[in-house]
Amino acid sequence: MANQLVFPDGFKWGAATASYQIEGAAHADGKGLSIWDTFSHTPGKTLHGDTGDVACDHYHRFESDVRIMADLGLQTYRFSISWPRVLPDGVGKVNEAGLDFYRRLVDELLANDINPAVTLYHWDLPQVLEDQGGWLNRETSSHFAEYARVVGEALGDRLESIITLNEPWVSSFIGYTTGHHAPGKQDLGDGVIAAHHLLLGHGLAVESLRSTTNSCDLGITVNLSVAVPASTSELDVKVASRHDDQLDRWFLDPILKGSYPESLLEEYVGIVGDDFIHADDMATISADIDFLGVNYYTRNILAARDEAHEPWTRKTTLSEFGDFNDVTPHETPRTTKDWPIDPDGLHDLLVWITESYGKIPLYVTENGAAFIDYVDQSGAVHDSQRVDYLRDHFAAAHRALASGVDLRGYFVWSLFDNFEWADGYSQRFGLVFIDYHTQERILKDSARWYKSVISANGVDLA
Ligand code: IFM
Repeated sequence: MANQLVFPDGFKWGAATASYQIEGAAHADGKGLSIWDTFSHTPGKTLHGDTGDVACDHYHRFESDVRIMADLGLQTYRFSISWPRVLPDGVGKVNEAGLDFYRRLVDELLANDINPAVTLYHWDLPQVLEDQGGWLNRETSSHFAEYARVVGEALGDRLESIITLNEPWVSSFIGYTTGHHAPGKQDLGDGVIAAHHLLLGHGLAVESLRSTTNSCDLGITVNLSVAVPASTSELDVKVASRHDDQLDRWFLDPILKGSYPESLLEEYVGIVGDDFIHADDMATISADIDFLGVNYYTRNILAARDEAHEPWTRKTTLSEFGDFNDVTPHETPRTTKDWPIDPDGLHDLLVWITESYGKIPLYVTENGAAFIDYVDQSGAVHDSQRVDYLRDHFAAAHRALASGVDLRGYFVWSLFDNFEWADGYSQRFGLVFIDYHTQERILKDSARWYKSVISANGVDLA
């Protein structure tokens, strides 16, 4: 059919979530505190003081939640493990009750023919490790590898894949430089060091997982976006490229090439020195991986900062990392996160990764959008904007396949509405609406539409 985009046989359709965003049960069964428990309970850090104490109460409702996944026909489900639920002290004694939760979740998924894809670190560092310096402390990388081994031994043979880290750019530069996320530090040099130790932790975890499990694929997930320069002027082109160095190459180069991008390295070493990079680190970080996970939401048009316009030009979080501002036109449709909607950006990104780093197997491990969703009088959630967003991004992924990208699967963010970090519960990303008062789950129109995409292994553009 001319209007049907069919995906390759074996293409995997899934949805993603993260522990702190959905589990709740913040103190259940011996769980230790994470930096997000601390941060969200610190006045002024999250919108309305929202916390993940209860969230979607998934910890107590996982069986019925898996039934929802099965009803949608999900082939794979990406979730993260809470490190302090498994190791309340960050290291040492395993909390078997916490690990059992994930054993039961994996059992339930497999019983429903859903392949589990596990993320080891989606930002909820044990608070005890933060008290010892967190990701600024090199030992945290080794502790992370030890935690990876515990999970690998317990679950590895039943998982489809293990993703070591989710979005190390966010954990480092938003957690340690802008301070918008836990642990809320505000220093550029701290962000640089935290990023290095996260990457080192990734490499060490890959090593320890290779020796504990040989049946599941190993990878890492990074949040990426290739900026569009506002003009062909040398300055605009330069700041857009500098943006890509900071967001993309700072992580992809070490992982896939074993080095940091030269010019930014020089700049950062000028700030923090180079002691934090030890002799074998780059070899460790560039350990072979089986796939790269890509999280894509938006792309920005960037212009060099112009002092005359500076007070009035739109800044983004990214503006804190370079001399640029976002000049995406006002009329560009945006999500409620204020992120410009740009499906072509996904196509261009996937092609750019393949051209720059070779034909590595890729998964879109997150893509989705927050909009204003509500339950109407008939009990339905008509989220046509999300259907449009996903359709356009799936079509962009299909074009990337046609351009030669080795894209293996796609995880929608998110299965459920959930705790959106500093934005609390104000941003609804889910295919499934959560009534936070009753914990009722209501399938949005996008969930039913996604079910039809999965069952056809294709997207109807009509
Ligand atoms: O909710 C987050 C997720 O935890 C990580 N990637 C981006 C999502 C939307 O902001």
